[in-house]
Amino acid sequence: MGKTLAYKILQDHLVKGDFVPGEEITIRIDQTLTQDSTGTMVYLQLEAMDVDKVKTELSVAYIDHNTLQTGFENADDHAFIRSVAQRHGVLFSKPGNGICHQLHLENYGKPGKTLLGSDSHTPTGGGLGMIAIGAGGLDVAVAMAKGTYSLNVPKMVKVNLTGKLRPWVSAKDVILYVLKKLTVKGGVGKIVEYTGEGVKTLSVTDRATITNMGAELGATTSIFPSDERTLEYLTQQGRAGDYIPLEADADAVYDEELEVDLSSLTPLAAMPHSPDNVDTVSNIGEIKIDQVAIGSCTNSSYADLMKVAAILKGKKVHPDVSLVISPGSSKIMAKLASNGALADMIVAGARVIENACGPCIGMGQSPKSGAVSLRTFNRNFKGRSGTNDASIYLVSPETAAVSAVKGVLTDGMKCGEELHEVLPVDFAFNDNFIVYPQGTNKSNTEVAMGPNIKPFPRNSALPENVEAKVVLHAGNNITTDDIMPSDSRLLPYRSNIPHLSNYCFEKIDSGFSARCKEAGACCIVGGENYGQGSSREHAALAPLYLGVKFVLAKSFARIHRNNLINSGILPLVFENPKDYDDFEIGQELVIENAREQVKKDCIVVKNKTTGREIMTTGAFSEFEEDMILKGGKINSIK
Ligand code: MIC
Ligand code: SF4
Repeated sequence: MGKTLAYKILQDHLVKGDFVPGEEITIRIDQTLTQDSTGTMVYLQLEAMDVDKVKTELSVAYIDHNTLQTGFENADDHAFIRSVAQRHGVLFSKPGNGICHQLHLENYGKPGKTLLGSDSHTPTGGGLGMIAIGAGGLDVAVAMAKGTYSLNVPKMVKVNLTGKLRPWVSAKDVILYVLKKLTVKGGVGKIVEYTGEGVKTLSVTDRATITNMGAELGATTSIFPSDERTLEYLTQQGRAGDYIPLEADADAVYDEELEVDLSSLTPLAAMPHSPDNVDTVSNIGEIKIDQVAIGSCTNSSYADLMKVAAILKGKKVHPDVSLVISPGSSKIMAKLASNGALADMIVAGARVIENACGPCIGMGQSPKSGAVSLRTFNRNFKGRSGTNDASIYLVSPETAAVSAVKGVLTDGMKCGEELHEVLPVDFAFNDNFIVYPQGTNKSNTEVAMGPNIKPFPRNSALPENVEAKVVLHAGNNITTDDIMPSDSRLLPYRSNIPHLSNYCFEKIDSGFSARCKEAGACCIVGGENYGQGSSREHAALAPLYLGVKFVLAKSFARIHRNNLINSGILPLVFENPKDYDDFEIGQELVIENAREQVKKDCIVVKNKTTGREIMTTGAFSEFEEDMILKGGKINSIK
């Protein structure tokens, strides 16, 4: 029986376990990446593990999220990360270099390698034929310390691409189409592998747009083969030597299949407030827009921005629209500056800002009250722009640019203008933004601890009986942005959990943290796909700090489930989803004989208020069980 490409790479890296879907395996991790908003926790945890040099082939610490330095906090975080990177042999990418995923693709990603990143969009690397997985910070810290990562063998989804995209339709429309078909929970526990004749019509940066937004499917990762287009990209980046050809066997067996005829796609948009709420731009119609934001790790490549510049050249941004552009990397910005494209954008009326995440994570550029904002980003969750009543539509760079000129959502295919393919160019090597660790040994650098950096909360061993009061009864698809909101006001406190925890669930229930503090020991009831979205372990650490002992839900998103277990909080799934309706805020629950029960298939949760017993499952692996019993991953490792 033939093998999928993903299975070939995973098996190549297998350290422990049987390679059976659903079973836990441990794999070797070749590379890690961190970014700054999750990175401070990662490096605090790495320090707590008391290791010397990292065990990976390459680890990079990027600064790209918290770059709006409105006080000392963010700059102190950067200095802290830089000092720990130096102590353990990690490359440090200075703020201004660009967005971690774009930079990693350009400079370090290699076909056939494994990459673990403390950011949910790490699968961007799948565009280069690598297994690139997003994880919680502690998992990445452990991967640096030990060179390994454990996961359940995912199922395989094949997306067979045929045909070729027409002008005005791009890679973003491909992934929006897949999201419409599979939904934001369609990829949980699965790897999405792209195959077929259509693959070669897509460049590596097109492929990276698609694998990047595979995170929105909830997938473990997404991957493309490594072929002549991969060689073309690596050659442009001066790294042809990193190329190896890789593909699935012709008779590889997949668990699910989806056909996508690229030639039949038209421009699409994800409507508020979910990336899978997708329709065609022409069906949505010419809605009036207030803001257009182009950039993010999904759509800030050279080719994307050259198309934008071509559309804007000689035109004027509509008087009612604010157009903001953030390039993905310093190399891309330099190229746009030297070939005149930057001038075309600026002359048209675009606001060009730093090479960073920026507006994608609400770090500035929040739209006005009640605004309609078109964004080339990957998430349009309510409130993520920094404005709670904004309507965010996710679109391709082409749709964004033409709409910015017209002032209304516009289908480029119908605008009567030609749009040509962007020709590939070579990029000059530039590592001026990189700080290399010098003569690494822990004693030659002090850890630079700013006053806002506080120790991360630690759990204790699981007691015999776990008592908890219900403090929240939440709906389906709760995001980690709902659990731990992030914007320019809160991001500076990513290294200060005691402060951050005051804002836990703030946007959907402002009484949450006060209720937790009053209850002392508490629990959360959630619906389907609880904890979807980002990898931020703050969405587990803040609840831990507030006394949350367990979460009962209909199902969990992968990274958040892991983050809860890493923190010693039990993620429990209702055996009968209807039991969800039985709970109310204020009820008192207990898991009796918890230490014995976590070893069993079924965990009984008693509702002391109603007298009912509810059956749940933890489905913990041996290692997860150990973490739960000992009160989290750090305790378990020690
Ligand atoms: C995001 O896009 O939501 C983030 C901000 O990049 C997060 C990481 C974080 O919350 O720091 C992610 O995707 O993991
Ligand atoms: Fe940054 Fe946005 Fe990408 Fe997250 S999704 S890494 S915030 S650009």
